[in-house]
Amino acid sequence: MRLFFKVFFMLVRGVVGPLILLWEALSAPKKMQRSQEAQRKVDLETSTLAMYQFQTCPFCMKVRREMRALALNIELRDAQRDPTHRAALLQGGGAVKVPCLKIVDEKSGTQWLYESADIIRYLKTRFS
Ligand SMILES: N[C@@H](CCC(=O)N[C@@H](CS)C(=O)NCC(=O)O)C(=O)O
Repeated sequence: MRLFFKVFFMLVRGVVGPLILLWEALSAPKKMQRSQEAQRKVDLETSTLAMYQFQTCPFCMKVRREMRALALNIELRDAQRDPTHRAALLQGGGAVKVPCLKIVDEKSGTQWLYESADIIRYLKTRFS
């Protein structure tokens, strides 16, 4: 019975995952346009951010869409397949739950921001 469920969920994941990725590609929002100088400044700021994610997690997709809309080049770290990123997320943030935005700030230190709605609010407030 356990094997049945294991195979069943593997099949579901094998179908749903690619569909999520296809939907993301087909419904990608238009990227915000900035001057070269403004984009360079934003790129510098986003170089201190990293998003821990699973490729086919719908909440992560929601955040990736917003990142695209705001033209944010934030490093994506796969916490599902990469054991190093998974361990870093667990150790730093306290849970292997995605999406999670790692925010490094020289003055206030490192913050691990969970919850897609909170991450989107943070990105919009800071970059839109
Ligand atoms: N309310 C959360 C839901 C996030 C969520 O459920 N993520 C799943 C992946 S799709 C996860 O990390 N599951 C692992 C766990 O909860 O341990 C959000 O909007 O970010």
